[in-house]
This record gives sequence, structure tokens and C-alpha cells, in this order.
Amino acid sequence: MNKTAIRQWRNKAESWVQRGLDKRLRLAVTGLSRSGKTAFITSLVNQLEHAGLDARLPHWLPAAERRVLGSRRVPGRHHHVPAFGYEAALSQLAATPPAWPEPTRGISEITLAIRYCPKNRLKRRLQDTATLYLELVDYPGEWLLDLPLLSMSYAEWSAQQRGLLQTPALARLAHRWLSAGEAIAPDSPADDNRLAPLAAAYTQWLHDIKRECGAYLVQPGRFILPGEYQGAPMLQFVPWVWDEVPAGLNEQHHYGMMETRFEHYKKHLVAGFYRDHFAGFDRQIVLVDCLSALNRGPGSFADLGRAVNAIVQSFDYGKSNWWRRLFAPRIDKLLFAATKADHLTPDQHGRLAHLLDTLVRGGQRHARLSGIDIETLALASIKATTSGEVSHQGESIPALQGRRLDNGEPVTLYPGEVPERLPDAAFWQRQGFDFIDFAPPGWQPEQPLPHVRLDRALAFLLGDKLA
Ligand SMILES: Nc1nc2c(ncn2[C@@H]2O[C@H](COP(=O)(O)OP(=O)(O)OP(=O)(O)O)[C@@H](O)[C@H]2O)c(=O)[nH]1
Ligand SMILES: [Mg+2]
Repeated sequence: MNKTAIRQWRNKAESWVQRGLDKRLRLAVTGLSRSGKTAFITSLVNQLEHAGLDARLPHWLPAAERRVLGSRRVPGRHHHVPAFGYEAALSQLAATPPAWPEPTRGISEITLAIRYCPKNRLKRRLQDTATLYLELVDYPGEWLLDLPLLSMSYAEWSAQQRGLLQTPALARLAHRWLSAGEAIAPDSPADDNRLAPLAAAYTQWLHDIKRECGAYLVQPGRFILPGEYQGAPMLQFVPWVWDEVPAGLNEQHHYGMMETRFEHYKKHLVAGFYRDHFAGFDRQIVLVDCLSALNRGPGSFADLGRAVNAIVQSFDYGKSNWWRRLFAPRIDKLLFAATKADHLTPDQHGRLAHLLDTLVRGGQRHARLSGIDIETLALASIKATTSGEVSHQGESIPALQGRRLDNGEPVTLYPGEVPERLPDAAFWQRQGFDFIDFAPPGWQPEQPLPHVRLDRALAFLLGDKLA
């Protein structure tokens, strides 16, 4: 073998070894609207870009052991998934005055190459450094709320929605779509000119109950967040909550057409999401904004509990054969994180995590999620306050300082106590919550973003992958 051939052979062997050491991890980030997904991914990418330099990640061992050499963004493998708007989010945070990133509507992703020194001796002997390709996927938690639809017929779903209308606060806002639907006979010829405005009025109701009643558990989830399917006929149906339906109807009739669309919705959007995206996730973080729900009151908080419970069902495939057969999910670690913990003084963070844990467990849940490693914690992706103590009537009490989002004015406040368990009636009478929204922190783009416990999240989600 001449020298060139030897060199070529050695390069090839090294790249084989390298490929053997390099890993990929697809980490999905979800949560209901405004739960803090964009802030979380932005801060996570930012911390990782600063890892090995000046990031503060003491609880993430690979960083504490100085084995993380650096991270950079690289093009993703999934060309059909829109790119996560990292640069746009950073420039909003760096603006004067700083602004929170814009709301997002659908799925997006960003890939990082994290270079590190393996700890494992065998790996080390083979190669000094290895790379973890971390794919972060942002998608709306509302899409997970649709899972129960897969096992329901149109008639069953309609009956369930009719049940919802027993709640006066929800029924009060339903007038427009209820009266539009009343005028349509189930066996009259299907007409898009009538179904489209009916579905639009129903969709508006879903938005209204979210806004006015603080509802979280709204179905179908894609009506609220249609992504690229805005205006598709598949999204133009409503539950049939009116007269008895005569037998023998088909797609030529209004009822039959809506039934067909419901089935399309299930097949293409609900099952399609689980098959094309969910089945490819290795790990998952679910973000939950418990504080906004506490702020809105008992009805809203109870609905958040129901929504979290519905979300948990997507990970409850440990014992379900049909679920495994259909989608072959492979998520092995699941982190529930209560976001925006910087709205509380640090002594309350443990209580917030505990409260979320109670919502997630909703009875016996953990036992049923066998096979998945689950953890719950409280974090702030982008810390907008500083905590300290103020003296009040001769006593020193914990307090927060930040700037109000509405007018940018500095404030010092004691936000109060978070219930450690599900709040009871006495709690709501004793104490209302009044969290204000904080403006993002003043931040120099060359510095890492300030955070609370993002390193703990990294330790749980990535710790073993950088061994
Ligand atoms: N104080 C504080 N506020 C936060 C934090 N994270 C998010 N927020 C607030 O919550 C809002 C929503 O955060 P996003 O990250 O946009 O939430 P999202 O889940 O991506 O929302 P959608 O894209 O609308 O689904 C922000 O505009 C901030 O007001 C945090 O760590 N601290
Ligand atoms: Mg977002």
C-alpha cells in the first residue's frame, strides 16, 4: 500500500469511528399556546452556544466537567419542516426596549452540533471528541389534545361536545354557531357555502372560550392552530348537536359530509401528526404555564388540569398495543416543566414544581407511564426578574424586581404563595393571584441569556447522551 492509500484508508477508518461515536437526538418541545416554547428553545440554543465558554450551567455535568467544547447551528435533515426562528427571537430580545419573541403557530425545528469530549474510556481511546446532533422540534401542545378523537366516531364526538354545552359559560358564547347550525337540516344537500361559515363560527367560539373562559382543553386542536391547513375543507365541520339524524345519510348530505370530514381530519391530521412527527421523537419536554391559569381563577385552572391530563395520554403507550403498533413511539424520557418561575421568589419554586407534578399525576398516572423516565421541575427560560429581600414592618420578606411589560416601569413586589397541591375552594377565597407580565431582561447579545434551572432540564434530557 502506498502512502496515499494508507492515508485514505486511515481517514476512512477515522470517519467510521467518528460516525460510530456521533449521535443524534430528536428532542421535542411542546406546550399549549403561550406556555413558553419559543423562549425555551431560544434560551436552550443560546446556552448551548455559550457552553464551553461563559454559560452558567453548573448542574449539567458535562458542562461542569468542561467536556462540552462548543455548539453550532447546522442545517437540519428534515427539509419539509420550517426552520425555528432563532435569529428573529434573539434580535427581539436584544432590541431597545427588549421585546419577547413573536407567537408562533405550527411546527418548526433547529439542529445543533454539540462537540464534546467523551467520558467513557473506551470511546475516549478511539477518539478525543464526539458530536451530538441535537434536533429541537417546537410544536403546539394543542395538537396532542386531539388524540382521544382517534378512538371516537363522529356521533360520539358530537355527543361529547353537546355535553360541553351544559356549562352555561361555554353555552353563552355559542349562540352564533348554534343558530347557524339549527338552520341546516342534516339530510339537506351538502353545500360548502353553508358549511364554511358554520365552521368559521364554531372556530370563533373555540377562540372565544379560550380567551373569555380561560379554556385550555379545546378540540379539534387544529381549528385553533391550523398551521398550513388553514381553509382546508378537512377543517370545515362542526359537532352535530341538533335534531335526531335520520338513518342512511351519505356525503351528499350535510351530516354525512361533516362525518366524512371528521374522519379525514382524524386520518390525515391527527394520525398523520403521530405517524410523521411524534413517532420520530426520542425525548420530550412539555411546558406548562401554571401561573397564568392560577391568575385566571378556579375554572381555568381546573381546565388546565384536564388539558395536562389529555396531553399525558399521548405518552401512555407503555401498555397499549394498538398505540405501539400504529405509531411505534420511542420516547424514553419525558420532562414536565412549569415555566416562568421567575414570576415567583425562589422559595416558591419547589411548590410550583410540586403543583405541576400533582396535575401530571392526576391520580395514578406515573404508574401507568411505565417505560418512560419522567421528571417535573420549575424553570424560567429567560429570567426577567431579580430576587432579593425587602423589609416590611420590621420583617425581611423575599421580593422580586423587574419591569412591567405594559409600561416598562420598574416594580418591586412579593407575588405571593403558590399552592403546593390542587387549590381548594378555601384557597381561592383566601388568595387570588395577580401576576403581572414582566418585560424581558436587559441583555447584551454577546452574553448568555439569564435563566433559572435550564441546566437541570439539560441534565435530565441530555445528561446520558454526552457520556
Ligand atoms: N418572565 C418570563 N416570561 C416568560 C418566560 N418565557 C415566556 N414568557 C412569557 O410568555 C410569553 C409566551 O412565551 P413564548 O415562548 O412565545 O410561548 P409559546 O409557547 O412559544 O407561545 P405560542 O408560540 O403562542 O404557542 C412571552 O411572550 C413572555 O411574556 C420566562 O422564562 N420568564
Ligand atoms: Mg412559540
